[in-house]
Amino acid sequence: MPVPAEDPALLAAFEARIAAGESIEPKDWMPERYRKQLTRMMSQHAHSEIVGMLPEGNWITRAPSLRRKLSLIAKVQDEAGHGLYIYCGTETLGVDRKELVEQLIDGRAKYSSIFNYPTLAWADMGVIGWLVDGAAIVNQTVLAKASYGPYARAMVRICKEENFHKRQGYEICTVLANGTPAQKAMLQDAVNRFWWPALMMFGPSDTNSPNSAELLRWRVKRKTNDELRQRFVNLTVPQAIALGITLPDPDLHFDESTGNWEFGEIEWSEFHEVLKGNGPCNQERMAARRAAHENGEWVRAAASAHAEKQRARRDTAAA
Ligand code: BYC
Repeated sequence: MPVPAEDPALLAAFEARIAAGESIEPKDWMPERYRKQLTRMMSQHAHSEIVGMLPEGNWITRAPSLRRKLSLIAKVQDEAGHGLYIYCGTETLGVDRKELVEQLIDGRAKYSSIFNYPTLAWADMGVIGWLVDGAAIVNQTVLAKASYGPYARAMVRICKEENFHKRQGYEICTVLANGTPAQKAMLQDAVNRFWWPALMMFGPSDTNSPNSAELLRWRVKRKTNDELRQRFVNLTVPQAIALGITLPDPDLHFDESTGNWEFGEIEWSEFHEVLKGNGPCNQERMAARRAAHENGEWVRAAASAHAEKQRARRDTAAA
């Protein structure tokens, strides 16, 4: 659908505010395209938090101790909270959460590619906390400076919680890395499976990222996909070395001249297949999400009936 032309004076004033580092708030004027881009990105982010509960939720009943079970339950519950903050943030742009959830359920909206991979062993819980939450922190620390106030503020709180998630994950990894040969092998296998998908979380390379230019211009994104991916690799390689495990990339090497850990070519065909719905768990994740939505229908009906009753009571009292 063509986006209506904006009033040039309003657009110039908006861009001047962005350039001055001001925060854009819900009632401020904004170009329709800015609203659309934010809605797309924030709703995808919210859906990722909710679908992201599934791979780890899968291991709650099989956690190896009560302590591990408690921290895993807390982490999964935090992800639900993150989804809710971001859905609320998206509502400030004038979109109803119901509409966004429908878009996810009928396959029009995306969620992060990473959650279409299976969690096959307990070590995956450590590796998800370390790599997946670790990648999310790198991305979201920068989003905490995004130009849209409600999104930026949600990121500050989310990043604090993600830090706990990363630490609990890395701690699981350290225990396995120092455990029996079977535990170490389980950890290595999980790292082998999650390393490349974690790098894909940052999105396509800069030359193939259609949304980046606009998002960078309006300071929703403050760094490019490739810049954040490189930062994640630079931070993570020393952590892998400390664990005594290898990363599954024969081309990985430190380049003195750039100060970067240079990595091999990402298998972009795999990324695009996952986005098209052909990843190992896309169908399973969407089936679980649809079932949860259908099973929750009575809760939504009861909540709106209650709200309706309260409203009627207030109206009677006021009359
Ligand atoms: N997966 O132009 P581009 C978590 C899509 S959850 C799927 O570069 P953009 C956690 C992209 O949407 C945290 N799709 O896009 C939860 C676009 O398609 P559309 C998840 C992807 O927006 C539970 C197309 O590819 N974090 O932490 O400039 C347990 C072209 O891309 C992906 C966020 O959601 C992908 N990986 O940049 C544990 C962060 N990458 O929409 C942990 C917020 C790209 O035009 N989002 N696409 O049809 C972002 O920072 C940005 O949206 C992205 C993509 C960097 C992901």
